[in-house]
Amino acid sequence: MLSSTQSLVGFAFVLAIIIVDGLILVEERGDSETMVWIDGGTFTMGSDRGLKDEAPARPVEISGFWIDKYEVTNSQFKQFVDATAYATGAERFGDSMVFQSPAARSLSELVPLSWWQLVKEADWRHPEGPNDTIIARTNHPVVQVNYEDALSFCNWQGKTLPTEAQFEFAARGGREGQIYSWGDQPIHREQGVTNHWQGTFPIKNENTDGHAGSAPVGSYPANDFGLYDITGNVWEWVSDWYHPNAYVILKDRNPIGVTRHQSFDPSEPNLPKRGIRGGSFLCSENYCQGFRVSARMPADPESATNHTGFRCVIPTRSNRLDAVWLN
Ligand SMILES: [Ca+2]
Ligand SMILES: [Ca+2]
Repeated sequence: MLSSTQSLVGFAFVLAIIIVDGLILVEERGDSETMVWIDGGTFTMGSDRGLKDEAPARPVEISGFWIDKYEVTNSQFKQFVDATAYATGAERFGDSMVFQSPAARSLSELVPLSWWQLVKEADWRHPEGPNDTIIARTNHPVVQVNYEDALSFCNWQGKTLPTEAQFEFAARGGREGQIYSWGDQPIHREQGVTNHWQGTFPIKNENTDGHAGSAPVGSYPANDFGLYDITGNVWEWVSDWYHPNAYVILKDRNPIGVTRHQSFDPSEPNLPKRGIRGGSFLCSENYCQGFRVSARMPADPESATNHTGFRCVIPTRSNRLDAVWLN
C-alpha cells in the first residue's frame, strides 16, 4: 500500500492506493476534524413499526465511509459560491418555498400543506424572503438549496451526497432496531436531544428548545458515531431516487436507490423525487416525526425550502459512479 498527502480545495485528504480484485482503487481519507469515519457493517434498515415506505425492515450491509460531522453551513456554502460564482436554483428561478405559520386556531381549519408558500427572492442568502438575512447565521446550516446545489457543493470539495442507506446507518449510530438516534424514548421524554418543533404543528410552536428555526450546527449532542444534527435541525438530501417500495426492490449490499425512471411518489406520480432524511425544526410529534431514524421523505430535486440542507460523504467504490452524477 502506498500513500501520499494532497491538498484539494483547501481540504486535506490522504490518498491510499489499494489493490482489490486486481483493480487499483483510490480512496480518499477525510479530515478527522470535520468528518467521521463510519466502520462498515450490517444493520437493520427501515422499520416495521413506522410508515409503509419504511417497511420491510431488512438487513443491509454497508462498506465503511467518511461523512461530515455537521450539516454544511452558510459560511461554507459562501466559500463555494465565492470561489465558483455558482448560482443556486432558487436564485435562477427567482423564488423558493418558505414555511409560513398559518393563522388557523385548530388543525381542522387547515388545508394540508397550505403552510408552504412560494416566495419571490427567497434563496440561500435570504431563506425566508428578500427581507431575511443570514448575516447572524453564518454557522447555521445552509438552506434553500436544491439537490443539484447540494451535490455541486459536495463535488467542489471532492465529495458527494450520502446514499439513503449510508445516512440511516450513520444516523442510527449503532443502535440496532431503535426508533431514534438516542434510543427508543419518545422525543418529549428527552431533554435537548435535537432541534425540532414542540407543540402542535403547524399552528403553535412552543419553542421550549430555544430554536424556532434552524440552530447553529452542533448545538445539540452528537449521536453515538459523533455526528451532529443527523436528526433534526434541517432535512438533508440523500442521493437515492425515492420509491415507496424501495426496501422490497433494493439490493442488500450498499444499495444506491432506484433509477430516476423508476422513482415514484404516490402524491405526485409524474415527478421523480429524491430522498431527504433526518427531519427538521418543523418536525413535531403530531405531524411528520421525521426525526425517527427510519423516516423517509420524497422531495422534488429542483425545489428548495427553508428547512432542507445537506452534508457530504467522501465517494467510495460503492457510490462513486452512482451518486456523483445527477441522473
Ligand atoms: Ca426547535
Ligand atoms: Ca439534520
